[in-house]
Amino acid sequence: MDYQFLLVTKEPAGFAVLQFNRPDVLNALNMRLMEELVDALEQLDRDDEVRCMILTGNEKAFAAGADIKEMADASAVDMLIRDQFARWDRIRKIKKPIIAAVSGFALGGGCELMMTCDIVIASESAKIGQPEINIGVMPGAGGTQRLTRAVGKVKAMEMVLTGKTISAQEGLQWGLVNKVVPVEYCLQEAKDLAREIASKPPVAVRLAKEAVLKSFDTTMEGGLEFERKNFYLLFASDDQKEGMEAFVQKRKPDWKGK
Ligand code: DAK
Repeated sequence: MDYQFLLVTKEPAGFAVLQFNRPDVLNALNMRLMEELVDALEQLDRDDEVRCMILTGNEKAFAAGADIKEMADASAVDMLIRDQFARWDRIRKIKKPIIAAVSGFALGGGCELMMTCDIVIASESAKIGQPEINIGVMPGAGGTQRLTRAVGKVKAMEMVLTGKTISAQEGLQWGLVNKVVPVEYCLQEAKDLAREIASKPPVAVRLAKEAVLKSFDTTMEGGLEFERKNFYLLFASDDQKEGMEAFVQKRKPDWKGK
């Protein structure tokens, strides 16, 4: 697939950067961009040279939401037939960690995409929000669910019902953001983190991500059982033997990803 709105760069340190490239419209997420994003993420998820992905935009915008102009005239049936949820569900199923490097606007679908990522590095310029209420709709790609789980009911209500945006610092205090850095360091910070994750044993990273995500849709008991099984499963990996042997022998482990 030739990408029109997405720039993909693979770095030798074992991670890839996916940059939204619709600067004229603040990286509004049209259907084509979403299709490209899902295609790229799925390919990278299968690529042994890549162990972590970074999603980013530019200094002005991570993404200012779904493309309003593309949705404005749609009927409910058009929306149903477009079935955009299917694409968002496929992002949710990506097995490798995804880091969001967010500067500028992360609004509506942009905020929802950010929250679908596993780790968020935000620059001081980030403006985060769910402003759909201002255009007569409401969040449609997880905004009422992921936001509420991250920040709690009353803050989610305030954001969703007023459409107000919050700063990166508020995002940090509220648990939406891992770290806030000056805008010029945002991508570098995400890359440093990606490099670190890429240096870890890939099977353990994959099963650990899967177990953390499981906590969102299961009971504590079900989640603990799931965690335990993934933990046992890692004892079938060469990397578990290597990691523990290396510890005992006081040397650096050499991960095989098996
Ligand atoms: N869609 C389309 N174009 C957009 C856009 C958007 N979301 N946001 C900005 N643009 C365009 C503007 O129209 C303008 O284009 P031109 O007029 O130059 O052609 C250009 O980007 C620059 O924007 P502004 O001139 O407005 O720039 P300002 O700095 O003055 O304002 C702003 C920046 C971010 C405050 C403002 O642009 C704004 O309010 N944008 C809309 C933000 C918004 O309401 N976002 C939520 C959209 S609804 C779903 C999945 C996801 C979704 C729904 C369903 N399924 C899975 C079913 C998500 C829905 C949404 O995100």
